[in-house]
Amino acid sequence: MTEPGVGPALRKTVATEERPDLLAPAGPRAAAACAVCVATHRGEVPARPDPGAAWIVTSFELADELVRRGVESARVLVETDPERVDAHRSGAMPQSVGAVLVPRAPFRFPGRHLVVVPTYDERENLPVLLAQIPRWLCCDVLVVDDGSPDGTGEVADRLAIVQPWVHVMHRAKKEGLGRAYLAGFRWALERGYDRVYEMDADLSHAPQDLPRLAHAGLCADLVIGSRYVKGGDTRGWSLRRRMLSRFGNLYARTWLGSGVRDWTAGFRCMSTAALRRIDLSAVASDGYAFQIEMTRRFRSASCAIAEVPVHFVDRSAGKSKMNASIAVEAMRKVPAFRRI
Ligand SMILES: Nc1nc2c(ncn2[C@@H]2O[C@H](COP(=O)(O)OP(=O)(O)O)[C@@H](O)[C@H]2O)c(=O)[nH]1
Ligand SMILES: [Mg+2]
Repeated sequence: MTEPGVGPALRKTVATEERPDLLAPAGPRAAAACAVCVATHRGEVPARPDPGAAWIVTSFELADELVRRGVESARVLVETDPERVDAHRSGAMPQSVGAVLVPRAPFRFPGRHLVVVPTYDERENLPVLLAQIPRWLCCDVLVVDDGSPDGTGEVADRLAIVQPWVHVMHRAKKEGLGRAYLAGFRWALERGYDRVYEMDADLSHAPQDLPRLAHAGLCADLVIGSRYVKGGDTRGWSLRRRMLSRFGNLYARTWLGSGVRDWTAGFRCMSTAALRRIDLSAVASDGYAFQIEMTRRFRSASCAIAEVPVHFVDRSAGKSKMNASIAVEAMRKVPAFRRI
């Protein structure tokens, strides 16, 4: 029997396996019900979708399309069970106004996936992030802490005791985002993971977007959670910060090519097979320059690169470690990346 609207690739890659041990209780929900819209093929995605509705779709392609057309990814649920799709269509499964739509079980994709989260003074944010990730994606998490003075490392250790999928790497001193990620990548390569993600600890990157990145990763070596493709954006940043990010990307595109829109994004999914083709020992930059250099190295290794739209939301707790020297490093180094 064929399942309406569910492609064979999706049936194969997304299992409905439950991990109730990992499912954190859903947050408080608004009581009022909202309209539930269902899309099982492109023809059912309107040009101007109702952004206030809850959207049930049967593929990640349709979810991406809705996000490109202005719908929040938190309001889009990929549902592969035809009976549940029918129940949504008939109104038997009402959704609440503004609530995040959480899958019945986290999505599982082929291979072993590791989300690397670098931390420096993120003790408030980390527990929230680690409660969210397993609601969306079957994966392990590696926290790479550079001896945070606020005790983030100890918070991570305590979480790792009760959650066996959480791993912690302690590094003696703050050496910057680039060094932390490189250490995390090597850790992943040594342990045979198939996919590695970059994700900030400060909740600027939405856990509900992880499955969209993983899905795009079925056909790409590097997937960038992009703020600068249609449907992506940044929220809550000062004008100065927005200008810096825009200028950094324009600068990178001018020197290195416009094929990639968001060179500096820190929300990514990479195949470890591709990472193995890159000489990580030659990567010497940090911050913005690190992201640009890694992207350039993926391109030079003829890797397939995809961008999926995401909303980047400024942190509400803790402080950014971004500083002027990170921007200056990028300005100085980018021209030389042409030779990579
Ligand atoms: N391990 C480690 N993590 C860092 C370092 N600097 C920043 N981070 C983490 O990298 C992520 C992004 O940093 P953030 O300050 O939010 O940068 P912004 O989003 O560009 O303002 C956060 O999870 C930080 O805690 C560092 O030197 N070492
Ligand atoms: Mg941040």
